[in-house]
Amino acid sequence: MNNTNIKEVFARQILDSRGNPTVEAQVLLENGITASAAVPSGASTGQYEAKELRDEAENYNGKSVYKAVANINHTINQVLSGQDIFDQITLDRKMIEADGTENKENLGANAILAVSLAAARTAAIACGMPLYRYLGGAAATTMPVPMLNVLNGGAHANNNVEIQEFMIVPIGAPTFTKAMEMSVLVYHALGHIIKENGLNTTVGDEGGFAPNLETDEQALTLLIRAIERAGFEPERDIAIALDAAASEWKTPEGYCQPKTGRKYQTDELIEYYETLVKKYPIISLEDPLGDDDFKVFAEVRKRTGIQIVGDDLFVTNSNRLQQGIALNSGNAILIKLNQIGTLSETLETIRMAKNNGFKTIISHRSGETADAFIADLAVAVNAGQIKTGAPARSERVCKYNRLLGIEGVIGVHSYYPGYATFL
Ligand code: 2PG
Ligand code: MG
Repeated sequence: MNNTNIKEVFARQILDSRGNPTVEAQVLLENGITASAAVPSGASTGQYEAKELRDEAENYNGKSVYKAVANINHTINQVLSGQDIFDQITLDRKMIEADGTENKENLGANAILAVSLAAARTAAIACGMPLYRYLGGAAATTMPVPMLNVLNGGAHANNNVEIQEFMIVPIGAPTFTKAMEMSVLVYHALGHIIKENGLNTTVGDEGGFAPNLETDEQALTLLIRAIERAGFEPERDIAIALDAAASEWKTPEGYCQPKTGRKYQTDELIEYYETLVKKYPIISLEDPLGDDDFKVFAEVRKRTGIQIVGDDLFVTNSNRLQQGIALNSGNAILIKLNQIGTLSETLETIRMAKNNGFKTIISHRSGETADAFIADLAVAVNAGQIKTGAPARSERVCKYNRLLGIEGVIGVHSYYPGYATFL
């Protein structure tokens, strides 16, 4: 029996890395082939993201997702039963139509995305291909440069650090495998240095250390020392990337960092970034401003000259990216499947970014599961960059491990761009 039409779609509630409920969907074909996918969840979510449906009832303090699960078991199952598993765009369109809203609030982006990803995975199995090969074809050969969030602040950590993510970027490595080895050495060196300084070595939501520091700038000096202690040269071997997640600081009067109460006007904030970029080997800065600041993003790019990434600004939405392209709002986009809610819309946004010279960074969320779909996606679309946390906590490491496996298989035919992906 080789009928590859969908027989049934069903779902269950599982837990994410913070212990919050999330959706896992499963697709079953007429020929018995089946696969599942689970969706992640953010903490510093952008106001323009697609809607993550939560029950807001008494279970799990309002965070249960039984409605989203029921929407899969009933509406989505009805709409997709009998459909061709290889027609991803039609599957996604049918769910978008059944939802009927701009931001997927009826069925829930968490419900729709879980099915969208499970369908792609099932299709890959049905044609006997690894997921990255099914999605990307023979052209999928670029290993992403990882950005590893080794020091957590902002909404991801219970410390006094305001910048959300301090990442190391192994741009000088020859391969992804070597890049991971270098990054692990730096991560461990950082742990030792933090301990020697009498600071706390507990970790935040994305596996990075989360000590209390005198200033955010101290985090950068700690990173530099860790890179050197591990035997590498800052900038040449390993550079630094930041995610300010500054939409979390935005107030009607300007910017106020919530933990320390420090206030900035837009120009002061840009000057602060300029100072940091001059002093430290920072090659990428994400969400330096609020999520409506299309014009000022262009200013930050001009004044710092480094990669400026829109996350909350674009929310993986092609309409918002189009505005950003028109206004020169940075030169890179963070790609999070659950910000938009289907695989095919995500692929469309990636295509638009590439066609317009924007860099693409495939990203995890701060609340994750063991699902490593984004690792395959990063290779499939030759994204060039991925960020998926520290080399710690299994929900982060499983993505890196999947990439180690892919590089192992592609072997000599793979390409690790290193610094070239930032040019
Ligand atoms: C971000 C993400 C992932 P969250 O801001 O880039 O690191 O955080 O999932 O909490 O939105
Ligand atoms: Mg971000």
